[in-house]
Amino acid sequence: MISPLFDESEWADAPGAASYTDITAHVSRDGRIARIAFDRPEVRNAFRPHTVDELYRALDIARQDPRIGVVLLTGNGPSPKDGGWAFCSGGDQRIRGRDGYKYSEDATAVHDPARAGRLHILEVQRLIRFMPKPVIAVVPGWAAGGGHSLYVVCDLAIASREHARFKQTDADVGSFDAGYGSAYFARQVGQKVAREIFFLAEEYSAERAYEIGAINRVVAHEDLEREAVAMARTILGKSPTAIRMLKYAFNAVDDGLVGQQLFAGEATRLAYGTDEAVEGRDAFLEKRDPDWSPYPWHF
Ligand code: S0N
Repeated sequence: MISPLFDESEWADAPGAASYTDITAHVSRDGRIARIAFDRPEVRNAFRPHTVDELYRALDIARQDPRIGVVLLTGNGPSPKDGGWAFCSGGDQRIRGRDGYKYSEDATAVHDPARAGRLHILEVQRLIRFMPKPVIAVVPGWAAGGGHSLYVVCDLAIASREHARFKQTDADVGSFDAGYGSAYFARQVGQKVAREIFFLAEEYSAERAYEIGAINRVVAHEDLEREAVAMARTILGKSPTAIRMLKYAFNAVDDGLVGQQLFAGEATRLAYGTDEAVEGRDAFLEKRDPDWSPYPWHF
């Protein structure tokens, strides 16, 4: 069983799903929502490089599917060992070497230099951040370390009242997400609260996460995925262009020139749809001067 929260009648396998070992990937039966889940509940859904490879692939497939408007990122559970729930507990500490996380289970193994020092969960963070559709973190249990950073980078977050727990353990294990995980988190909850969460690494509850503005909703555990799907369906009722432009607008202020580039790319796409831009293209192809006279200098 994937998870008692997973409603089989809602989902079909996503493309490539059968090849995954560390995650599961589904698409809603109407093809409009993706559900991607960590599937290593016995280690609180910690990720190893292979997990990150699969996660990136599944997210990128969802990004490129024009029918999908919303992605749910979650963790399957509970753990068969002790019944514990997790969203994700970050990098798998058992395979962390001196130069990053290893593909081998043996932390001392000599490995392919081209694949050494893998810290590519940051590539996943950027994919979530930059994809032009909302990603919702659906948090059924622990969000710790790099898993904490992942819920931070998602556009929205919904958590289980009974089982969701949050803890930024980076400083406990000599790790530090010095990008979105910390600096963007401080934008969300304020500097003092963010520093406390990182410097003290104390556990906090879903209610506390809601109070500080780090998550959007706290719901009964058994309703978690149903509520997440309902949120997704509300978003799917909106204009795709408006949602895309809004996501990039929210991002732009913190993303520097990359943020501006993404917003500008969408603006250009919109401009290409105007008669004015069509006139520019046609004039070039017809080797004549463009006639801009129908297009006023708006004020
Ligand atoms: C999540 C915690 C708080 C849960 O505690 P609880 O409920 O008491 O369960 P445990 O008994 O501790 O755990 C159950 C079993 O799961 C194993 N386990 C849990 N987490 C991990 C993990 N991260 N790696 C490997 N195994 C894990 C336990 O060992 C236990 O196994 P058994 O039953 O065999 O004893 C608690 O588990 C906890 O604190 N976990 C560790 C959290 C943590 O410190 N994570 C790493 C933090 N750092 C990162 O994630 C860095 C990675 C990252 O995102 C990053 C950042 C910047 C740049 C690059 C990267 C990158 O890595 O790519």
